[in-house]
Amino acid sequence: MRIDRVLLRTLRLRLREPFRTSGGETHDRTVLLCHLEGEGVEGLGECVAGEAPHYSAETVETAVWVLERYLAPAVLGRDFGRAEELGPVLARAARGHPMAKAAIEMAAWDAEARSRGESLASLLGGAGASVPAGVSLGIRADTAELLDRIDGHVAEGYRRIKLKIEPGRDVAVLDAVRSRYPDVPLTVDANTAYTTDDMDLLVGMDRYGLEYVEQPFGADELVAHAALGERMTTPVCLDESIGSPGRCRDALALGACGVVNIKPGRVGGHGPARAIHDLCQEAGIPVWCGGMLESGVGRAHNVALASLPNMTLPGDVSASRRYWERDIVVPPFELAADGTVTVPGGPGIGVELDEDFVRSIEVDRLDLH
Ligand code: OSB
Ligand code: MG
Repeated sequence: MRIDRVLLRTLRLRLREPFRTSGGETHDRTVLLCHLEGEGVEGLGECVAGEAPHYSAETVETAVWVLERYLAPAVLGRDFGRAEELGPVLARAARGHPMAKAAIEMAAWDAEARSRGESLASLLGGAGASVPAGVSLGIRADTAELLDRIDGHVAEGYRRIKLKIEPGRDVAVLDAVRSRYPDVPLTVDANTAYTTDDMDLLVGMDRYGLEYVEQPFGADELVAHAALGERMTTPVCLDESIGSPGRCRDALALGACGVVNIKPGRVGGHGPARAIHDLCQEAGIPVWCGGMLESGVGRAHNVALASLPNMTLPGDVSASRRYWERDIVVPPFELAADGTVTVPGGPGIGVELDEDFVRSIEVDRLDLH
């Protein structure tokens, strides 16, 4: 496929309720869609960068800037046999900016799958018609309110509950949740909020029977995570630390994690995400697909990736209604009674944009050709 057009559309989509992590709070999601077109083929991707540089250095604005100046020019007018060939071209065009690169790279995977009349899940090597879903809950000042939310999500059938934590909002919250739900599959995610001074507190979380503790320390701190893993029986899960297949190899060599959260946006797209999946599989490390409060477009990509064979743990691939009053795709994603989300079987990502709604919430567009 020769890429003739890169269309970037910025949308503003309000979350049903604000989502707070140890890094900051999100009320409205700025959704950046990336359409690729060429030779009668189309592909659609979503950039998962945040509104503010709280999860990583990237933001929607840095993504638009690098896409316009460096990434789109590197792929426009070029012919690609396979979506996998974009990764090296984008790597030469700019250092870093994995979320911006992933928006183009993932759109190319959708385009390739559509042009073959195949689902993206099948093109990626996925199997299985559905994937187990968990739900990630933001930090709340009011524990009673959090317990209410958990009640609702457990009743809906979610397969595990993930709690965002930070120093001061951790063990007391876990005490409250565990006394109400002694057995529910439970995890915590610190988004790098702790330091090695907090080792004893973290090791003490073994008493809650968590599935894993996600990213307690800084993204660069592989050795500290390995040391924590030595002291805890609960597995350490890495998210922010795993920026590339190479970094994943290092983490595995150091014994820094027992579980890995794979987000295609964080690592530059489906190609590197799949490489990380395979490295972990060879090492006997289970993985799951994380989320970045995506609209239905990014969600469709994540659900396809989550169908790979070593994605054995429930992912943050929750139903559309957990985030939005109205999603931008049809059909929206729903949670089945058994706590799974169906992997779309149609060509490419297998969902279509609700174009009227998208137009009504579009705040900017950039047409590059
Ligand atoms: O660390 O997994 C994370 C949302 C924004 C930024 C980082 C994270 C998250 C989530 C939400 O946990 C997962 C979801 O999309 O449901
Ligand atoms: Mg995380």
